[in-house]
Parts: sequence; C-alpha cells; structure tokens
Amino acid sequence: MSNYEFSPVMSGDKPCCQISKRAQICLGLGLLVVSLSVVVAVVLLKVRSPPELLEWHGHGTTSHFSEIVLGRCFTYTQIIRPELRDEDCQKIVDAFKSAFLSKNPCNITKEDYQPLIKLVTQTIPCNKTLFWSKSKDLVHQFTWVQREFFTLEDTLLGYMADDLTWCGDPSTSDLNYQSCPHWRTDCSNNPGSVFWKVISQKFAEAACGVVQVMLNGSLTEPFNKNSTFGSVEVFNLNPEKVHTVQAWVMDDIGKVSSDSCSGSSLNELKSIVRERKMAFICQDNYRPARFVQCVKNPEHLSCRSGI
Ligand code: DN4
Repeated sequence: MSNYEFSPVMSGDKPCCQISKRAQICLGLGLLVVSLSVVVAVVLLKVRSPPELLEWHGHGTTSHFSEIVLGRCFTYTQIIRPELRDEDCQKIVDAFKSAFLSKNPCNITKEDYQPLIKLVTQTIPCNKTLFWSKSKDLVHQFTWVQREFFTLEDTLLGYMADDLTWCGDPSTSDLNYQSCPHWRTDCSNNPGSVFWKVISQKFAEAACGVVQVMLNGSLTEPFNKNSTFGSVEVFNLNPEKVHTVQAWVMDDIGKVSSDSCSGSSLNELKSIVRERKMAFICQDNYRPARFVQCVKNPEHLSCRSGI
C-alpha cells in the first residue's frame, strides 16, 4: 500500500469534477475581467470620440474665436476707447459665450443675449450715430478718419464681433468649428443674426439728435426695407430723441453720378421717417465720404474735378 491514497472512482462520478470547479472559477473571473475591459473601453471611446455635431450650410465658428473676442475687448477698452477701461472683458466674453453655448443654434432668442447687453453700457454722443446698408467698407473707412462718428462696429460689442462667425451645439459645451447655420438657408434665429438684431435695435434706440445713414447709390434700391437698417434700425429710432434722419447716398467711383435721392427707394425711406415724425434730409455723394473714396482713386476724373 502506498502512502498515497487515491479516492476510489465510483461508477457515475465524473473524474473531472474537482478540476472543473477551479476551471469554472477561473473562467468566471476571466469573463468578468474581459467584460469589465469591454465596458471600460466603450466608456473611454465614448468619452474620447468627438460628439456628433449638427450640420449646417454656413461656415463654422471662426478659429480662435474666444481669444479674438477677448483680445478685441482689451484693445477696445484699453486703447481705442480708454474711457471704458473699467469694463470686465473676461466677464463680457463669458456672457457672450453663455448666450449660445450648449444650445441648438437655430433656437437662439433675444433673451439669450440680455445678460451680455446688461453688462455693457456705452453712450454714443448725440448727432454721431451712423447707420449703413450695403456700404460696409466705405462707412468704416470713413469712421476710421472721422473718429467722432460711430457705426455699430465702432461700439464695443460691434467691434468684438465684427466679421466673426460663432455657434454652439446641444451635444457639447464647446464651440462648433465645423459649421454654423446660414441665415438664409438654415434659420434666422441663429447666434449671429440674433446678436446683430439685438445690438442693432439697442444702437438705434439709444440714438439722439440727427442720425446719418450711408446707403449705396450704385444699387437700384439703395434703401431696402428688408435689410437690418430698413427693418430694425429705422423703426427703433425714438422720435422723441431723434429729430432728423440724414441719408448719404454714395455711388461707386466711376459710375455716372446718379440722382438716387429723388428715386423711389429713397422716397420710401422718406415716407417712413416722416410718418414717424422725424425730418428727412438726403444728399447724393456726400463730399467728405467722396474724398475718402478718392483717396483710393485719385486719378479718376470725378476725383480730379472734386465732384
Ligand atoms: P447689409 O449691407 O445688407 O448687411 C450687412 C450684413 O448683415 C451682411 O453681412 C449681411 O449678410 C448681414 N445681414 C443682413 N440682413 C441679415 C439678416 N436678416 N440676418 C443676418 N444677417 C443679415 O446692411 P443691413 O442694413 O442689413 O445691415 C447693416 C446695418 O445693420 C448697419 O446700420 C449696422 O448698424 C447693422 N448691422 C451690422 C452688421 C455687421 O456689421 C450686421 C447686421 C447689422 P449678407 O447679405 O452679406 O449675407 O455685420
């Protein structure tokens, strides 16, 4: 008899039972580890993979949007208009971004921008508000020289946002750099359009004395009642504060000098203004703005003769 005692194998007993118990435990543990790894991998993948953003027809948010608006805010408040040096640029940029981040960019409302609007108070002197329509380059060249005039883009909020695109997405708290809604093809309640509408309205409401508007006399309709000037600004002037609207209708250099002031489009503007109990003055090719055009075209006949 050896020292080793083998358990007798009875008939019907499965000889593998003891091993299989261990194997079962090992297998169970193995399966647990594998399934845990799968769960962790899926969670990690989900966290790391970018969210699926809504797709639109317009350009995405301008690269470095946050840095640009913050930098512009500091440039404006510290250098261009130091009387606003105490404005809190970081707070302003945060309020700007909170208006549209994590939201569907087709459901932006005027109320979304109210915290931003309330944060910035800037007073424009009477007689110095300058509106424009289809004359963006010339009007800004003009105010660059005639510093006492203010277009909307010469105010802090307009300056910060000029020529930029921005939007968010409901699936992320980040900006959408891929695409943003286009106001014509996607929706009108997008972050950019609503922003311009809100600040255009505020700009017009605040105007006083005589206000100016620079229009494009090279178009068949220099005044377009569907434009922001024609649909928002002119109707938000306060006749108790604004006594006169003066239009400067500027032709492109080289185009025959037209008489847009007596055309039907300007007559429509005149009627709206007069109905709203304000006086209306119109000037074709306002000379100081003509001079600015002539800086770029000094040799043109109309510039030589000083027309
Ligand atoms: P405009 O020359 O027809 O348009 C000026 C800019 O606004 C263009 O980039 C237009 O886009 C865009 N725009 C026009 N209508 C809308 C709209 N309903 N939704 C979104 N974007 C629009 O002139 P305007 O009379 O329409 O706007 C100029 C006047 O409004 C000025 O007196 C400013 O005070 C104010 N404003 C300024 C800006 C800006 O600096 C924008 C909007 C309003 P597109 O036609 O080129 O596609 O950008």
